[in-house]
Amino acid sequence: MAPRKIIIDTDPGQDDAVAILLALASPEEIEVLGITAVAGNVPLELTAKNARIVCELAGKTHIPVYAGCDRPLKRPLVTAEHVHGKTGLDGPVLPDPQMALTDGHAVEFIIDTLRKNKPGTVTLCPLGPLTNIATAFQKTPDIIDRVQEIILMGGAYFEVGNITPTAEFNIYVDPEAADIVFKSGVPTVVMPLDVTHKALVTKQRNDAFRALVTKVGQAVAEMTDFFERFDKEKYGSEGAPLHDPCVTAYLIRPELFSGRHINVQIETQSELTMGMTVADWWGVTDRPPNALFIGDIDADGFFDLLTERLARL
Ligand SMILES: [Ca+2]
Repeated sequence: MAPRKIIIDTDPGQDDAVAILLALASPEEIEVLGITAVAGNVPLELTAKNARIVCELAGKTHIPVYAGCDRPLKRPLVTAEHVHGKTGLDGPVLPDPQMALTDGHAVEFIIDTLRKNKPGTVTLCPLGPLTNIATAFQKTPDIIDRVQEIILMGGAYFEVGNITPTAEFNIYVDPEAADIVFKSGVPTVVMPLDVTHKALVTKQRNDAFRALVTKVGQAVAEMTDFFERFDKEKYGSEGAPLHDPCVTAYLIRPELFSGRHINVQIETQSELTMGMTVADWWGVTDRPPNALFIGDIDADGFFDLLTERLARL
């Protein structure tokens, strides 16, 4: 089978970085057409820089990286330096990127790519707030039907919130954008906190990255070490969740994941529960399913895959 063509829309972020590295290490299954940066974990200037740092770390400097929207559709930007550090990629010491951003806006790249490729052959992989994707859909609704699938990290149901008591960060930052995406009709797979909180970087798994004895293995071990300090304090778990790589792992080994086709709606009105993913997990409404909401993961299989693939870089 030909590799899936994808656009990674991202706000790196240490876990975004690992998701990108996994995709770049897996050319049999994944063809990365481009990386589009969005404001999220840290401001746009840094996410656009971090995306290039990650491409250079992987030795894949031919991948075009575009800068996109620098703020949510209707709200001031909320960032997460308290989780990711000042740079967004705190942990390893990595050189400033030599590769330049590609000219043009990320939203235009998304639009052009979907128009240029045959309908149903390009998958969007959002790993941050959905501002770039929603802006492209609003600007040119004709591209919506051309998207093969959206596989995104965002939302939560049983695990409720990580930035407010009811909202997951990516959805909370731009709930209006998420609302547009979830109402778009594009086949959508959601990796919520319910699954990412089962993808924990235990000491043993962190050691496996370090034991690769490569630049990439060392950097990933140091990134997940950094993450861990915050998350252990917060969740008291045995390791930090590795959110975004669930998206790219799903492209390679979908059988590692299971979930339910359900209806998911986004709260955009209530200040109390803003950005909540209202997921009809128990099917208590007759609202039609609009997403495959993942609930479980074979965590050992996931980390084996990650370690095996990162070893190639
Ligand atoms: Ca992210």
